[in-house]
Amino acid sequence: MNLKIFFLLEPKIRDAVCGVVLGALALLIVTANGSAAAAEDRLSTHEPGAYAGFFAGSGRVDNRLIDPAGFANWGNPGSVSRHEDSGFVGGLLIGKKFDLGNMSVRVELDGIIGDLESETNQLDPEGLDETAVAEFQWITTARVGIEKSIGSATVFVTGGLALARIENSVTDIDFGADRPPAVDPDDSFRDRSTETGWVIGFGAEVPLTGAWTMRFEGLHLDFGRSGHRANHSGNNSCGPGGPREPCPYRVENELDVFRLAITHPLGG
Ligand SMILES: [Ca+2]
Ligand SMILES: [Ca+2]
Ligand SMILES: [Ca+2]
Repeated sequence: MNLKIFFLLEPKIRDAVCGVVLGALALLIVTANGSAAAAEDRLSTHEPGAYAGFFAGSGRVDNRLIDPAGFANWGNPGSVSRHEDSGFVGGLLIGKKFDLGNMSVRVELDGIIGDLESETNQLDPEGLDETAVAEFQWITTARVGIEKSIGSATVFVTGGLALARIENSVTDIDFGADRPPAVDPDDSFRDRSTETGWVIGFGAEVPLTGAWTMRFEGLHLDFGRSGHRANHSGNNSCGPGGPREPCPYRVENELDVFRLAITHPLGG
């Protein structure tokens, strides 16, 4: 399916498609059990060399917007609005395994896209007129890890650097007795930036069929804190008795990914 069309689908249909994909992968594991048992010459997934693969799973974004001045949540400086949501993720990975002394090591790169967006209208819990949205547009990670064989399975932990294109925004709606509700661009912002962060992960791999390997993996990504401003003209105070100047927001963006991946050795 064309990915653009996929993301235009209703969330329920997307969930159904995700379910079918995960179900198909699970079926692959079950049916591969027989062939894995037959492939007695391949008792471990720990084989030095390069590999590549694809994955699908679920991502959960976890975002916090901090209002240090009490501008949106008037008179409550430092209030925090947390919002999270989960959606489908998919992507590609490429890596290489090698032996370093008596350690089994891997390096890996991946690219992740998905339905990774959450929002809240609780910035001003009384007026509900300000909405924060955080959207992860793409993510890439570069990780190194160590692994250990346990029977025919291989367990591994990895860690490294993450990059993500993230759009953080706050939209303020103003109401007036003599006019319809309208967006107040002065008290809103929309910032798109490439954020750097760190990632840690763990997982397990088992032989699938032929030279294919199947893995389950969890990753946690943290992109730290970014600074934003609203009230660009400085026409309002930044909280009761505060200065009339652009008012600060801080945003923290985190992401958890749980994925099923299928990989194959490269060049052999
Ligand atoms: Ca308003
Ligand atoms: Ca306003
Ligand atoms: Ca303003």
